[in-house]
Amino acid sequence: MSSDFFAEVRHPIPFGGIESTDPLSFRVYQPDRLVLGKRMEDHLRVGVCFWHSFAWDGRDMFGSGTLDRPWNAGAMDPMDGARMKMAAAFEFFAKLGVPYYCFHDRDVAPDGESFAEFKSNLDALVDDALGYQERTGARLLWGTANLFGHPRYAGGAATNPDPDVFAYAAAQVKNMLEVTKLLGGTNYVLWGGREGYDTLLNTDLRREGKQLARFLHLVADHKHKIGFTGTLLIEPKPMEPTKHQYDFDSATVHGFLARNGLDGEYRLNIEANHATLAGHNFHHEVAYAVANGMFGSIDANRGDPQNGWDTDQFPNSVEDLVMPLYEILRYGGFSTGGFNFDAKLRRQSLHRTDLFHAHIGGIDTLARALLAAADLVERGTLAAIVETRYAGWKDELGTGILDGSLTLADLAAKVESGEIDPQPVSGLQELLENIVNQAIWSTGRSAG
Ligand code: XLS
Ligand code: NI
Ligand code: NI
Repeated sequence: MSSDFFAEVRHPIPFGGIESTDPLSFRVYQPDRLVLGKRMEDHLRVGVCFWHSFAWDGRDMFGSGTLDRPWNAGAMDPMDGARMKMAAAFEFFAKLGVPYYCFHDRDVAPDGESFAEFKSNLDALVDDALGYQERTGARLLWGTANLFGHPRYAGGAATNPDPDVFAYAAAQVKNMLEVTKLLGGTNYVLWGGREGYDTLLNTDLRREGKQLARFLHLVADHKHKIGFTGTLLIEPKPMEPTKHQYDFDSATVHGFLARNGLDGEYRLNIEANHATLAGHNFHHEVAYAVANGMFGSIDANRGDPQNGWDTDQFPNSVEDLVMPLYEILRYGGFSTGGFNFDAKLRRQSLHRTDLFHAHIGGIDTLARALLAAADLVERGTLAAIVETRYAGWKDELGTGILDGSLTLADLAAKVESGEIDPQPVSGLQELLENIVNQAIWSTGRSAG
């Protein structure tokens, strides 16, 4: 089925340069532009997410859908609606010209009356998706299962007090893992959904932790069994929809995985806005993942500094993205991961082209931040300052402490004899902040 849902948009969105007056053009993003020897498209690996962009019609808890998504209007046969939605989605991916997309099982397939019916709906639509992938070149960044929308999951999926629900979630993930493999997905994501609690009064924390670990083991086992070679990703989030989500932040998830012998099996899918909700910033979450070998992929949406919830807005601040990108570049870039937006339009963004403006702006912002981050890597000033700051750890004393050859008493003796008498040194924070701003400002001049 071909689609002209976005008929006003030509194919594909062109690069117009920084001075372009065409709102439907990229100002900075040039897929083939080389940055540190690698194509921009290969650095950013941008993905569009199905759920907010196509499955969601703008409804919130105070009002019904506002967006023009005819397949959600209820009047259509569910499978016809699903097909129309998929056609519009692939039309959008192709016109935007990005390499990837991602989806939850329930985003594309109608629920049906039973699991078996849902499965056959999904199979039919996955077949269609294979055809679209072939024709448009769009690839699957990741698949995931929606284990939070249906009322059965109100008390969690893997952490539900009812093992029947655990089993149901297992069936859904097994199926979606296989679908992801079939579609050539490069990752599989588990976002905690309702794995958490609303009150401790009815919650057995220890038991739920064991259940979650078992679930993650089962998923990893099945991945190996079917020979899926993509990366399993966990997406931390501290709260919402539950009051407390178990996958609170990167460090919490890492600790949980390590305690349960799972840290070799999973990597992190870090969401900018979730970092903010956890009381960190995006840079922190990425830096933690990189420092601990847990970095996987990114959901790039931002929050609103005035709101303490997951507003899922498209990125539009270069400042917020430069340092996360710097960390990613120094890590060697993405392997299987990429940047998906996991972002939604505002409820008043009613034009079909608003979805293009949102993605174009987000992608240009990422591209612009990439140039600044690459500049920081090339200059090497930040890295050199950090290197110098820790230089002492390479000397005899530092290496002796770390390799265990010096005892507490040995160290005390050196201090008591006056051999060691440390002097405070500057942390150079303001200088470092200026270096980052300089990279943003100077790359701005040449970005056209
Ligand atoms: C919700 C999450 C969700 C995941 C995918 O806050 O961000 O959208 O990315 O299940
Ligand atoms: Ni997300
Ligand atoms: Ni989110």
